[in-house]
Amino acid sequence: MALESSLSLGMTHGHLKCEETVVAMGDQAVRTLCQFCHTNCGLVVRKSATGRLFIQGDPEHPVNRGRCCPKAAANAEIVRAGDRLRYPLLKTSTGFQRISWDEALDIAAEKLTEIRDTHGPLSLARCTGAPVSYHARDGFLQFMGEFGSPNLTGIGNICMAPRMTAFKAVTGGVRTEPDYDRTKLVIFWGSNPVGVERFASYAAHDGLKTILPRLKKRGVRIVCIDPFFSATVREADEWIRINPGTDAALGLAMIHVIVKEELYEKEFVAGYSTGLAELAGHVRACTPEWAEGLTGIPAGTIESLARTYAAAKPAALYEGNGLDMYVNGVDAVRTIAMLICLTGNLDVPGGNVFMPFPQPSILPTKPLPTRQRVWFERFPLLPHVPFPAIKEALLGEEHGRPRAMIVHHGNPVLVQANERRTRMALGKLDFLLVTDIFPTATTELADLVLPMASTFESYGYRAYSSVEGGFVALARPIVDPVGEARTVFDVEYALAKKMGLHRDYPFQDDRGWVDYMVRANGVTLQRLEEEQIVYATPKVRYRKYIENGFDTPSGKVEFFSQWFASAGVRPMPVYENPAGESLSLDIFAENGFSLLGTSRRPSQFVHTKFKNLVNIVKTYPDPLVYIHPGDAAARNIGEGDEVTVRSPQGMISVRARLSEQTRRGLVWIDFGWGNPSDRKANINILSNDGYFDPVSGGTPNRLFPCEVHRAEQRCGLPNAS
Ligand SMILES: Nc1nc2c(c(=O)[nH]1)N[C@H]1C(S)=C(S)[C@@H](COP(=O)(O)OP(=O)(O)OC[C@H]3O[C@@H](n4cnc5c(=O)[nH]c(N)nc54)[C@H](O)[C@@H]3O)O[C@H]1N2
Ligand SMILES: Nc1nc2c(c(=O)[nH]1)N[C@H]1C(S)=C(S)[C@@H](COP(=O)(O)OP(=O)(O)OC[C@H]3O[C@@H](n4cnc5c(=O)[nH]c(N)nc54)[C@H](O)[C@@H]3O)O[C@H]1N2
Ligand code: SF4
Ligand SMILES: [Mo]
Repeated sequence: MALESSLSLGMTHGHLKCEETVVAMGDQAVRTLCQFCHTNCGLVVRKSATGRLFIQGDPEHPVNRGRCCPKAAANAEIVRAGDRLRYPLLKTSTGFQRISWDEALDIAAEKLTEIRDTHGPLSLARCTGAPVSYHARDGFLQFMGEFGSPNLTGIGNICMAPRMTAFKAVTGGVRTEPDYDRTKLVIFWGSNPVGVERFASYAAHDGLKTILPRLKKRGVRIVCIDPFFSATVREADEWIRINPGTDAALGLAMIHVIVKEELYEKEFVAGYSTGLAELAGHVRACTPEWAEGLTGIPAGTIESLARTYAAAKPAALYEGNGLDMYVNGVDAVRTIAMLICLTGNLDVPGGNVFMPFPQPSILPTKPLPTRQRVWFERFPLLPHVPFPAIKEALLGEEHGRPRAMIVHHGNPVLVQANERRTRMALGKLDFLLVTDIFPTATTELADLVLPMASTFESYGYRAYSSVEGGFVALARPIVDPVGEARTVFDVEYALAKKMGLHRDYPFQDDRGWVDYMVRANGVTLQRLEEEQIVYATPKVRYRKYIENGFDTPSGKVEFFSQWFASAGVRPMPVYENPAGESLSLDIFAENGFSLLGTSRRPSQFVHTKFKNLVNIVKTYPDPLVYIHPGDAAARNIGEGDEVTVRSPQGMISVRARLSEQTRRGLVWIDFGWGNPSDRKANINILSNDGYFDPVSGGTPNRLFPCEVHRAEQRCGLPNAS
């Protein structure tokens, strides 16, 4: 394979538009996957004799059909980036020192064994980031089983867990997906699929870029419920401009209208649901007028939205991450799941469907002592420990708190609310092991840093749902790992072996892991290598509930959740202050915070990745605060000015973007900076971790009081960024 030093980034037209690429190279084409984001587009990578990589969308991959987004080209830049982690690094009194793998694994084995001997097997936590690759999802999972610790944590509390828990309570299934090609109305609710190239939880058949054109060609009405004029709002027929975090009020009021006017689907509700009478009583006071005062949406608009949605038959709804990062995200999504069910749109053609999906093999192979995990009593409904529970247990030095943590493929220091307290919490650990491909704000805190092979340097796979059937696709290595980087599964197995925990491992390296994981579907690595994409389930079937019922305690859709009630959680959704703290104007005025702050996701990047890659950074160099021109004028702020944004938690410096995409009183701040390679403002310095969703642990990363000043006006203050 080509030497890393001879690699250079193959880009077309000098810009990152790989869908326009016409590749003349031809010697060696490898089909693989982009694992930058969860969409996991298929790629064809060609390598020239000099080692240059040319990247195109895979024309045969059902998700992208030959197209890909500008970020795909950066996969090559990751491989050759100068600041890649190349060797294991040990923290010493004089800074990080390069050590050998043998030494690194000896140190990790020794430390973890000592901690387990002293504090027992529950003393280890694993913290992972978004499962954009299954390396992230699965790395060190078997190890946790062998070690005997159920303390799995990560980003779930602010991504997906609120949505999945809500759907599970109402429907028994964790996620439905829109059946775009058979629907008459689409509602994008707290999602921005155009901005993030993601139209459903995993995949949409026949090319994500063609979904909107297909909908528009059929004359399907598109409604977007969003506080901001997002890239998806731009494509919509109707924009419902909602105040951030107030979706539960909108949902309850829509239920109110549908129940009061008897617009619900009577046959489905009578035959397949329970709790309508309780729900009807529960929403009686939730009138559109009540919701108007909270959501900022006129009562008449709420009424007509409820009527339009109930009448469309079928209508599909795609709810997104815009609902997760508040303290009432679970209840907001419960109202949405209920609306899908009430209107008879659940699992019907053109509605919200449980799409066929190839389930993976079981990991860890050993059952975890779930009930012994940190704060199980407070969060019994989740499949994991929400990060705030681990954080508070550490900060409170609680008995039974974790003593060691493996952070794998995640950057908790920057992504969880209140960076200062996250740092303090991680500082309480006796041993912090971090795996990554680049130095990050989290690797800086580590005792031991292990350099990982990137996705272009290892095997991987992805499972996708689609109407045509669930399928799996293979990610193949394109080049050798840089420096001494290794794949997580080699490293995990080697560490388990050093500790004598390896005997029942179902894999020893990345190839073995892929082979094990896909076998649950009767697929093998060999078959994937031959065919690249293998359909592993039959095509979609609708109304599966007629045969199977629903996986809830009653076997029916539950408007009154027995699952929640049995755990002592309120069985029906309510509206609550989405930030936890009072956001009343009086309190603002008293404390000098006259604005609300929320979080923006620049589509050029995925989270905190990869502000060190010059070809991406040049397309969007700095984090910005989007402020309404009226608010800017009142503060003497001009376009591009350096400003400080202050919240009760801290202060950051960013540049101002004057924009009518937001309204007066609400500023929109870019998320994803703060690693050592950029040293720019992390919005989560401002967000509050003092409150969390009682079911999911979701924190209000998207809502906090703040104030913006021109930088020179506050030059006497320290710069927290
Ligand atoms: N304020 C605010 N906070 C947010 C969000 C927001 O919108 N606003 N978004 C939230 C959401 S939805 C999510 S999902 C989380 C994201 O949280 P994370 O997933 O923790 O964030 P990433 O920046 O994606 O961090 C992934 C890390 O994995 C590393 N990495 C990349 N490839 C590999 C690899 O192959 N192996 C290993 N070991 N490491 C690798 C990257 O260098 C990076 O440091 O953030 C959440 N936090
Ligand atoms: N380019 C790129 N792609 C990505 C990612 C990335 O960072 N960059 N991240 C990946 C990850 S981990 C995730 S979770 C997905 C997220 O993808 P989506 O689920 O589509 O979520 P967001 O992109 O955060 O968009 C959410 C929308 O909700 C709006 N919103 C914010 N608050 C509220 C609210 O209170 N109510 C309502 N109704 N709307 C609100 C926001 O303005 C935004 O337009 O994207 C994935 N894909
Ligand atoms: S949409 Fe996501 S997976 Fe597809 S090319 Fe872009 S970054 Fe890669
Ligand atoms: Mo996410």
